[in-house]
Amino acid sequence: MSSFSTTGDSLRQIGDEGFYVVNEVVSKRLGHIPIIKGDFHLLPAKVQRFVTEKVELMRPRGIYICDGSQNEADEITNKLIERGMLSPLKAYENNYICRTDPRDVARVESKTWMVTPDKYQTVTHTPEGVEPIMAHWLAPNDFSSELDSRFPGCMSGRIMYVIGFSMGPIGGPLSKIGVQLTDSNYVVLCMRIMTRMSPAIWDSLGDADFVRGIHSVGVPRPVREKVINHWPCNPDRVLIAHRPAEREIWSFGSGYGGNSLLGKKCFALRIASNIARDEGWMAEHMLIMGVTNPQGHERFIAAAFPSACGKTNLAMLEPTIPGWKVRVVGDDIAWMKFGADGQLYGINPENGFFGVAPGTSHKTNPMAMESFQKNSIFTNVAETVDGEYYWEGLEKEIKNPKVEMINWLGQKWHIGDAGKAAHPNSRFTAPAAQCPIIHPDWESPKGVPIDAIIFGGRRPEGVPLIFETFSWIHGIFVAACLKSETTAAAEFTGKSIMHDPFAMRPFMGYNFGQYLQHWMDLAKAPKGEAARKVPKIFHVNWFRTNKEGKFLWPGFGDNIRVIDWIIRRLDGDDSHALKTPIGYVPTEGSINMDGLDPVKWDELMSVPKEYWQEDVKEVRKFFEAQVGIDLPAEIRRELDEQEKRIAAM
Ligand code: TSX
Ligand code: MN
Repeated sequence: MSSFSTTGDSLRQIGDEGFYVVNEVVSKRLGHIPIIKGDFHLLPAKVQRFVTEKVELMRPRGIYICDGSQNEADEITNKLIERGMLSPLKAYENNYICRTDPRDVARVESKTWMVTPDKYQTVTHTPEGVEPIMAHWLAPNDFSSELDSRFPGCMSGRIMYVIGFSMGPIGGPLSKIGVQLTDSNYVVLCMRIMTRMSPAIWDSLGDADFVRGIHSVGVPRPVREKVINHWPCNPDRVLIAHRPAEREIWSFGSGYGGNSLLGKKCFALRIASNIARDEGWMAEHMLIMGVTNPQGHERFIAAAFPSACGKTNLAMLEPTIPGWKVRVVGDDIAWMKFGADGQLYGINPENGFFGVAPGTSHKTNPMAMESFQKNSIFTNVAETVDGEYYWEGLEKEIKNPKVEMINWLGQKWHIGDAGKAAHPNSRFTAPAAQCPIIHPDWESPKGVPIDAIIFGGRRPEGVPLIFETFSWIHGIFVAACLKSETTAAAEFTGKSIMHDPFAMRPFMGYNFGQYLQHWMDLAKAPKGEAARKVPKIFHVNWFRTNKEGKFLWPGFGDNIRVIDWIIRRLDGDDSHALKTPIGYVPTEGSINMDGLDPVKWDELMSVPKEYWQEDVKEVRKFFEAQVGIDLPAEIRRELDEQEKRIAAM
């Protein structure tokens, strides 16, 4: 295979995983490290240097250079099945299920850090005793010692996989390349679904730099503790650290989701938002959808929601009014850049959907269901004896409600038994191309033209179904105030409304004040470019309730009625909006309610003075505590003006 230092032992089997040595990397520093698959010499020199350095640090017993092919996925899948880490879901084609160590089930925000020389590159200036909620800062020296106490030798006895991948269509002007090193084969299989993993990326790299991801489950061999569910992890020592200046991500101790699939939150949001600021574009926690009206005219909309608001459901919405069509470009992340023509264009940097399984059903999201009938991986869901997946929300769709299952904890379980079938954060990992309503232009390298941005949250009280902001800058203010109801942490009971500015709180890659300034600066075109057509910014709330706690809006497919209103506003229809202190709301009758049970319009659309007087006070406190002197003066002025408008109601 390779002309490079084949040592004659190319059929020597190593380890207990049945891999064969193909050739070896020989360097003075490394001695002989077997290459199990791939050709080291075909990697660009700078990638070779990166791999060599990290091999020296982490000391794997072999290197596996991934090519992203089906054969490779089959080989790894079969090995994982043999070892019991993965099992086929027999009711489908090429679907697999995996259970994690129950201690490794979610992103770990408290152990996720940005490493910058100056603290205030990462966090805002908060008053004494106030912990910043957006981004955690780790000093470079502290990072060094954390690194030194984890990574040296951390892959010993394990295979190191080299994953070259593109975020965005390979070679596209908005796309970026990353290389992730990992000792988790599960991560390899998921990265193959979620990113574009192919040797073609090496050709497209050229002189460009790449984002470096270093990931280890943190369990060198021989293992000292029993590995649970064949899922090695090191929960006590989890660390996810980003070095934005170096475009580098270090992740240790977890194999789960955003902790380990480094292309997603770590790269495409935290690191990319830094690159985006430097290069004049935006990396946002947004879906992108194409919406075609009955006249056949299509508009593209980006939308940001905090978790548990149904972003994936909205991205794949099935309209309930005839003649409308929605097609999904992306369900989680948008990279957007203004063209020289002044239009904003957006791409979905991802290649798959990593969605929360519970709550997903043919009723709530039929198109997501269709997307994962084959070639998908399910993590921490339940499995029936018939080889089907199961989770909370499928009660009414399961063929045999009495069927025996194995729940996410590996125990026998039936509907009605105590406990849960699936972990609340259990996931499907499915190729985006398998979605029946994936947009034909979803891989367009230049992106799709974005004409509107929606922000939204779970707001049981006070916030109308929809309002349009007054201007780009007022829209930025509204996004900075974004809040959502969350089920509070386990030690509390009940629910609370939490701030989640731009739905980016867990993913903010740098000082939030500078982030706001960057958004403001984007409205100004550089010399020689056309004036920028900034998208209109809207705020939606599908979750307003009446006094009995019942939802006032049917949501789901009926949300097309709200999008219809938004699109008519984009088309310049001025007659259907009423000015309120917080923005324009629809006039009664301007939202198509055909075929809908009557809704309580006033309750749904009202802007109660007392509520918003309280809200503006609370927002001022939030800005003082969490943004402080980093708050751009223009945003402070928006707050002042909104306060005056509310007072004058
Ligand atoms: O995803 C949701 N969307 C967006 C859909 C395009 N959800 C689920 C949120 C959890 C992830 C919603 N839940 C939405 C919504 O618009 N609205 C609601 C609240 C709601 C729930 C149930 C009903 C009505 C509203 N009605 C019945 O169950 C009959
Ligand atoms: Mn997300």
